[in-house]
Amino acid sequence: MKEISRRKLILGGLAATAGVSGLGVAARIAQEYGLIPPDHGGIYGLGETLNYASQRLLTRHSLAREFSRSQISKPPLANEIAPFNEAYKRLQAGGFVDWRLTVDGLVDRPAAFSLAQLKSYPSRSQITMVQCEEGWSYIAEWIGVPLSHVLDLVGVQPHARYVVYFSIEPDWWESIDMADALHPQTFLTYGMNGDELPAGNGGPLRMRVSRQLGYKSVKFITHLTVTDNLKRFGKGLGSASPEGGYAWYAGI
Ligand SMILES: Nc1nc2c(c(=O)[nH]1)N[C@H]1C(S)=C(S)[C@@H](COP(=O)(O)O)O[C@H]1N2
Ligand SMILES: [Mo]
Repeated sequence: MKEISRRKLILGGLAATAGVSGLGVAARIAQEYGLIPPDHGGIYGLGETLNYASQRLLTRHSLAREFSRSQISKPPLANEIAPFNEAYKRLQAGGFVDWRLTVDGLVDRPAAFSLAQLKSYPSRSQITMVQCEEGWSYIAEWIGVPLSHVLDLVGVQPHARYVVYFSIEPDWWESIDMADALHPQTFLTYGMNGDELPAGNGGPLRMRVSRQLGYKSVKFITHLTVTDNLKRFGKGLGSASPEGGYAWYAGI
């Protein structure tokens, strides 16, 4: 009850000030509640802040839509680009037995997980849509371990705010806040449509962030780090996407 009325109050404040006194005041309220996204400094900064802040307050606990098995898209799918770098090919040639997900940062027990280890944890699946910012989409069953399970294993420290994750493909890295990191539909996926996750769709390991656009679902994940400060990464905007002109927060 208390939580709901507090959210109502903040939202009311955001909406009213956006209408009456402009976005600047709304942004100040968002800041007061820690709802400023890392890419707020761009041209669309105020819009990004309002979008992120209002989404967080309204939909923090909501689920991305799930579909039925009959709605799974038939191949060929639109993107399906496999990485071509040498590091990937070497691991692929070895059947990915040497693939590791290293986890560090604000955690009590930094670790390196093999695929076999990740597969030994409780497996979950979801049938959700990957939506590209360019307009196309597809529906697939995603099989993996919830990111929250792995974060529990390493022991996330209380002041953690974001999870930053990196692909074996250079320049592909993203981050999400703890609300999305701990969300039940945020998975480290290793399977798709009842099978292994194909290389073209991010195998052997892909971050699946179902409440945001496709680009947040980074393929070929090898490393993730927990932080309270995104300024230290890249150009300090939170991920690769705002460096290329896309929003850090891409809620759908
Ligand atoms: N490593 C890596 N991850 C990536 C991409 C990529 O090119 N490389 N493309 C992103 C974009 S823009 C989208 S829309 C989805 C596409 O997913 P798909 O390849 O399974 O179709 O993957 C995302 N993750
Ligand atoms: Mo995309």
